[in-house]
Amino acid sequence: MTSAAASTPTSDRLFDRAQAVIPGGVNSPVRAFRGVGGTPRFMSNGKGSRVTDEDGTSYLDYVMSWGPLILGHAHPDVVQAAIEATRTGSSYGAPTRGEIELAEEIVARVPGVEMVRCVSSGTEAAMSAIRVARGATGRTKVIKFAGHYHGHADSLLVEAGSGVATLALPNSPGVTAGATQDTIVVPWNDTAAVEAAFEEYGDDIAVIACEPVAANMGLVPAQPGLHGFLRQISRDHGALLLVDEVMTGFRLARGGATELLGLEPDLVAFGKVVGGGFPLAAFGGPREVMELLAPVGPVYQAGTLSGNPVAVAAGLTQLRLLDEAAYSRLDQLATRLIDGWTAAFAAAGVPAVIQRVASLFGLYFTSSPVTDFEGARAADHERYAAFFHGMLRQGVYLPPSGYEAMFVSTAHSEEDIDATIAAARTVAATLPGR
Ligand code: HOZ
Repeated sequence: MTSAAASTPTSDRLFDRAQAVIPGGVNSPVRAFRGVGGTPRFMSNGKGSRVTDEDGTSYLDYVMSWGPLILGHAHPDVVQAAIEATRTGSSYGAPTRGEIELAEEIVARVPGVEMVRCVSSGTEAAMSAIRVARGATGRTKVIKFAGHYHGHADSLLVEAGSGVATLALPNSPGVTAGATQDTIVVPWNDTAAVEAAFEEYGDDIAVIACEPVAANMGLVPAQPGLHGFLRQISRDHGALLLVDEVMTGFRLARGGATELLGLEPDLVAFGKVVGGGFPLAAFGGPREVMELLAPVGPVYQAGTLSGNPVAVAAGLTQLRLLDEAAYSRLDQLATRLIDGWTAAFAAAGVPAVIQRVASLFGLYFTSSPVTDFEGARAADHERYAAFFHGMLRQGVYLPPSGYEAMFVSTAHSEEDIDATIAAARTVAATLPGR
């Protein structure tokens, strides 16, 4: 692989211009490169496994729009579906056939999900699911796990992962104490802390919210037995269980983590892959819970662009292409990359841990497994930044934060993966402070 251009005059210029009119020059904080330093690359196009920036430099992409592009950039069928849907009408604010087909596809894939409501972002999906859970139980409190990210709704923006962790913001100004007073934060993989929360607040707890695999602080799997424990303790106390599959849904398996890990949630939130690269998300669950939503039930939730036909067409097309062969291909690619990187770091004497579930993985510069947010924070994020920039110079675009997961797509080839391993070998040998 040839080295990417070190000079980024066009991205530099665009970043200056952007900062004059967009806070931090970006529309979502992680993109600003604050976690790694330097100038964010302004992208001009993507094709398959590659993105190209405004300076004309092409990169092998392991961000893939933070997960949605599981078939790669600009998959021809997804593009075609979006074009056709746009031609016939981009939005009606009225129901369409495609929404039923998408809901049917999700119901067919995800065990326990009988009904689905579409929204436009993962934030809305998680926020709305929490509202339903509160409506269903008549209770107020939510248990969430430190380092899990459920979007930026006020009540969930406490000890959150992703951009909040990248910028080291414990909590956000503008989120009132009132908005978070019903949020109980416990460490991930800590069953005793969950038990203690139920002992203290049992009758007030409406829902446990979790990512099935924590994927906004690198990648931290649930310890064996954790999910069964969460299911049981919530049931015992009359609380619901919300599994936030925004990162994992339709990526880990046909039916997401719910299928792969045999989960039995009351509510599931979806985002990213479900929209095929367009602003679409959803939440679902059993009929008795979902029919609490207006207009059947009293829990209000709405959106002008909810179930947008263009996003629905793209998402549905992508989902229909995700068969068993696609998932085993993703797993093979991830295995090849992780094995190669592990060998590269070992050869360079760099302590590194790569954690994965199916094709989703996270890289930590540390010597022992990471099981919670503290562990993710304790990893060497300066070394991650050095690795990130080294890889960028080698033409590989990784998440600009050590708190984010990495993504392969079915468009990545073995040659892409081998080139990425070779790049890591080169970069690992130059990392400071080995
Ligand atoms: N919170 C997203 C990743 N977990 C990043 C969103 C973005 O910057 O596009």
